[in-house]
Amino acid sequence: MEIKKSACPYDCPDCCGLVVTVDKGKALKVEGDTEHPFTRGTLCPKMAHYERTVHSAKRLTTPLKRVGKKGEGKFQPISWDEAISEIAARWQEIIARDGAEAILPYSYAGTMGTIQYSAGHALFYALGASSLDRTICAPAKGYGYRALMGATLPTAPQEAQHSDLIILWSISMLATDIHFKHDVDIARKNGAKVICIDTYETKTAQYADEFIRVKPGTDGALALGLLHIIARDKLADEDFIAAFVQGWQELQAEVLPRYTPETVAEITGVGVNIIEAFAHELANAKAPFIRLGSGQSRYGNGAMTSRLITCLPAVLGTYARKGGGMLTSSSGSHAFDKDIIRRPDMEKAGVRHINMIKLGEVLTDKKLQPQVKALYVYSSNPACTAPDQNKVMAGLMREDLFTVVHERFMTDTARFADIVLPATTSLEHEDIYYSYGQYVIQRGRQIIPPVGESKSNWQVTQALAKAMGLTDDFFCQGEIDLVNHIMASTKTCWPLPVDLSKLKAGEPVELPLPQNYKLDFKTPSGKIEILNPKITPALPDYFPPHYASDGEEFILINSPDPRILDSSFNEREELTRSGIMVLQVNPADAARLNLRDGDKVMAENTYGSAEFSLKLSDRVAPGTAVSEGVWWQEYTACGNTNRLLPARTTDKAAGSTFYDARINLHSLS
Ligand SMILES: Nc1nc2c(c(=O)[nH]1)N[C@H]1C(S)=C(S)[C@@H](COP(=O)(O)OP(=O)(O)OC[C@H]3O[C@@H](n4cnc5c(=O)[nH]c(N)nc54)[C@H](O)[C@@H]3O)O[C@H]1N2
Ligand SMILES: Nc1nc2c(c(=O)[nH]1)N[C@H]1C(S)=C(S)[C@@H](COP(=O)(O)OP(=O)(O)OC[C@H]3O[C@@H](n4cnc5c(=O)[nH]c(N)nc54)[C@H](O)[C@@H]3O)O[C@H]1N2
Ligand SMILES: [Mo]
Repeated sequence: MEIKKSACPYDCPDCCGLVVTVDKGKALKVEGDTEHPFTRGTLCPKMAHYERTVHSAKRLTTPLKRVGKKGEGKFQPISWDEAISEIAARWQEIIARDGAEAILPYSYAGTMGTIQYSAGHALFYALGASSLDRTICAPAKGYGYRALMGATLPTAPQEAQHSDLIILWSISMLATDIHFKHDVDIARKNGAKVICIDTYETKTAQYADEFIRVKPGTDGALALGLLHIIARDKLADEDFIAAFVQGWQELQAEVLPRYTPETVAEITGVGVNIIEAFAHELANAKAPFIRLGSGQSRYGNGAMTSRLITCLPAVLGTYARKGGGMLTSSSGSHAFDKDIIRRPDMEKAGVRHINMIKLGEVLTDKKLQPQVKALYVYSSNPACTAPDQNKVMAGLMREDLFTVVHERFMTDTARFADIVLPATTSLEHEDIYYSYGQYVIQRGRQIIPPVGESKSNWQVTQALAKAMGLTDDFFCQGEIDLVNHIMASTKTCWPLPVDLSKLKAGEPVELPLPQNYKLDFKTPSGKIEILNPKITPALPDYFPPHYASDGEEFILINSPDPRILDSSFNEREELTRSGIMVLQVNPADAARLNLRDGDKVMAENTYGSAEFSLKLSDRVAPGTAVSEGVWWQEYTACGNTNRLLPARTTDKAAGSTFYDARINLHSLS
């Protein structure tokens, strides 16, 4: 029996340290690494039994070729050689007839490993395929933060231990960032207050000392109301502003007068007294710490909302105080030179870009020139997770679309493939990980042999590159070579020396932070840019989300479920067994519509419909309906919440707007 360290590969801000017990090529047990500086020995219920995913009886073990109708789920095993030659032959044919842009790669963060995440980029660039804009998560949040802060490092989570007021702003901490609770608990023991801002009373809201409920998509107005009061009552940190902030005067003159507490209460549904008290609490705290989640950014106004919230720590001068600051999402992403694997230089000039959110529209658009004729999906499950699901499914049904899916499980997307290729899990390949919610990086070694005939994303890229006649030396490198290049790049990418020997040995390594990193504003002016002349509008201002012009009755709130992660972990029946397609509404709304707890209901809007089991709950405000989780379609009656969610994009960065839709409800019981 051997004990090996690894890192959690999933798309989560925590990026846990794992300790894996291995025997005879099998992972027997997975535990938290007590030496990990952020995750400190605990795991979520999903990863606490990662071995059940790795050795699941549902793992795909050989390449498969479709023998039934599209989507019917009938396949026959074929060899890797047959699979690769067939894919190459079909692609060559499509390139000759329609041009290389008729091929579309589609991938996301099924694994966050630096190598495997981006393993296919160079292959598709070299072929001249359509390029994919990977916008499905929260690019609008990054845009809003960068508008003021540029490439400034976000505040480390452990800093919150020294805060006296922690704001959990649109973050489902007890589902999506559970290890941050450790830091919040330490602050709390020292007397800190915790405020949660969300659209319904989540478990995180119940954990907090105070819960502020906002109307979905209106947090930008709330931030403006707080800034209005801070200006009116002269609560800003003027010394900090004079030294480090540009545009506060202009914001006060041109924008804030319109956002009186009364106006803001009207827009946000938060009472005037609460807004007043919250503004004073923020301003009077010694060191407020904001942990900003992604929820608020998944609306038509999402980039602007994130930009407005980012103004608050700036005018309060919290970055100058121990315990103060703001943590968004880009912490560890500066650690490596990711272009070593991404190779943007290999992309052909002028090649067509396709926004992944628009997959349904793109696959069903007959006028598109050239039409997409080949789809290659890896590390993602768009039939389940992409918006506009009716169109995505119609696209995947096309007989003239040649679809290849590289997967660990027979997902909703794999079911529609012409060829399915079996993928390794993180314990079966080499990689290196950084986190988007803390500053620890870690190498993940291959610690068990591949299950069945599965291959890693990089290995499949190499096989396809060879079959397509690509001879660039880049494709000849082994996974370990790539990991070595990436590790060495910390020397130029990170401002302080990183312990490479520890990193090479597979130990979690905390990136050392420069002493003044919180005040090192990496913007063109060197200041925090509330006024940013490079973007339009130069000053932030509020405008309503998309749903404001929709006609249906309820605002649909769609939130993460602690049992799964996007559609990952749906293979684990012990996690997905009970109560999944549930819709929570306020009892008053249910009474008005004559609906009872447990009723089967149909939710509908102009984009589609989905069936839920109704749950009445006071935790949900009247006029809103809450569904948690992104479930495999086999567990649903007629598709999941993405049947109801349009592919509208955010104001900037063309990001997803998963939380910005309305629905009507009627009973099926
Ligand atoms: N267990 C679990 N963990 C996950 C995931 C999962 O599905 N399950 N998903 C992973 C992924 S891909 C990501 S991107 C992260 C995301 O993790 P988070 O940053 O936590 O973001 P969200 O999941 O978007 O939503 C967070 C909270 O925002 C709330 N919210 C929605 N709209 C608004 C609004 O207008 N205002 C406010 N104030 N709050 C709002 C939601 O109700 C939710 O409670 O989590 C990752 N971790
Ligand atoms: N309705 C609704 N939809 C949402 C969201 C929401 O809140 N509501 N959240 C959105 C967000 S934030 C995100 S980030 C997206 C994520 O959406 P997706 O990118 O589709 O992510 P997952 O559903 O986790 O699917 C990842 C797949 O990759 C596979 N995989 C894992 N490791 C590997 C590997 O090494 N190689 C290969 N080839 N495959 C691998 C897994 O088996 C899994 O099926 O979903 C979005 N969709
Ligand atoms: Mo995400």
